Amino acid sequence: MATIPRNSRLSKIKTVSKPEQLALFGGQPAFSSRVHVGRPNIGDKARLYERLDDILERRWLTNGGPYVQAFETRVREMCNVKECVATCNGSIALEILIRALGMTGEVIVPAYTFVATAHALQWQEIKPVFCDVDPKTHNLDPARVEELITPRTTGIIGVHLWGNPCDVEALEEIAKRRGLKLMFDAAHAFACSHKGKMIGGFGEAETFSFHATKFFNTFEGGAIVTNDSELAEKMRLMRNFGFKSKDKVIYLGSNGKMTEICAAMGLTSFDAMDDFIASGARNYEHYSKHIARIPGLSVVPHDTSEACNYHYMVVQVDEALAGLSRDDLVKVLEAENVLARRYFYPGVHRMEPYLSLQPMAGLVLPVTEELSRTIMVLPTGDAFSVEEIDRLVNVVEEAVAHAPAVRAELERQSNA
Ligand code: T4K
Repeated sequence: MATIPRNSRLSKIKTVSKPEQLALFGGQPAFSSRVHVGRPNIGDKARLYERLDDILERRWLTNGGPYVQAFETRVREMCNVKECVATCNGSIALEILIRALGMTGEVIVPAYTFVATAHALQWQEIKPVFCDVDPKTHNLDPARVEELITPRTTGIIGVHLWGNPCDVEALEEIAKRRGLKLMFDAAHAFACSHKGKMIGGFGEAETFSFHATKFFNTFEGGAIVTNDSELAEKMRLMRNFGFKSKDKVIYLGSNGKMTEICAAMGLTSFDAMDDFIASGARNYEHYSKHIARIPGLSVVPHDTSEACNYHYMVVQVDEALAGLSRDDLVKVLEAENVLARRYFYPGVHRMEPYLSLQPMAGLVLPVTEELSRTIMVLPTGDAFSVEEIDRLVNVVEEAVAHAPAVRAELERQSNA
């Protein structure tokens, strides 16, 4: 069992057992400083400093240096794929792959995702066609995908949301039958598997994000992985302005390169990856066990028989049973210094420029609308202990037990 981290944020209050002890009513907050979702996992700092020192000594800071090459090899090996193209972030990875696949016109994407998935298309003047998701998996619903295909459709982008794999086989079948390109935004799914096969090897290619807030980070970073070596070669050129050789540019390209320092962080994250996953799994089990006793709250499950990174701790709130809405609970937690996140509120289709360009999109997205209203993401990661989870769950349990009083107080505060 984990011990409380050295810099514990637990305040000195005992268990909350009366509503007036909740910070919402003026009680002492459960946490003495802010607790974030997405607090970075940090590996062995000494090892990172050694690597940084080596990079500085070599005076080779970017442009495909030895650390990036070593990082790409590790990713390739882990995903069991032929090719890895490391990038400066997950957004550029998406943009490069979309362009390299020749997607144009319309591409089908879930509306329930981080906005970057749609932006990567719109940025290249490709229309994201928003598709609804399955209420259980939160991933593209293949039956809805089929309905949205038009003569302008050139591709499908599945997102393995929360690290839970899409219905890959159904999407592959549709893409093949309708002659569409299929790629996956696997930003959440590094080190996860589907039917025993690592995410990374599905569709034409898949992209990862290694942003600071991901369970495995390179500060900023991303990668495209594929078994198609010709596609990979094209993307390597696109990542580096289209340079085939010195003075010879053969493609429209950008600057999507990962730096040596980011790759050094990535190698350091690899060293600690098993520990990151173990603490995520421990927290997932602990949260799941204790949240189960709160009426109206349910944990969005991971398939623990597959490889899983346990990065996101996702909870759905049924207001009718809990007596409080997701937004009420987020406010209760904020008062306690816990910044739970409403990912992915309000749905990409309700963000600009999509709201203006496609104002009616929500009409065919009932599940997306429901999830954006009811899902909250809670803190986890190697710096969040089971004692802290107990404190957080205790606060939520008390709030739900005294839902009418909490509701009245929230109402009073919003009218004040
Ligand atoms: N596709 C999908 C499905 C994605 O989820 C993402 C990114 C992408 C594509 C694009 O990949 P990248 O281009 O980002 O590599 C965060 C991340 O910035 C974003 O990477 C991530 N998805 C998204 C789900 O979450 P925000 O707007 O929530 O970030 P922010 O600044 O509010 O940070 C989140 C929390 O983390 C905060 O509570 C503060 C905390 N934090 C953040 C940073 C940067 C820390 O404690 N330390 C830190 O260093 O988007």
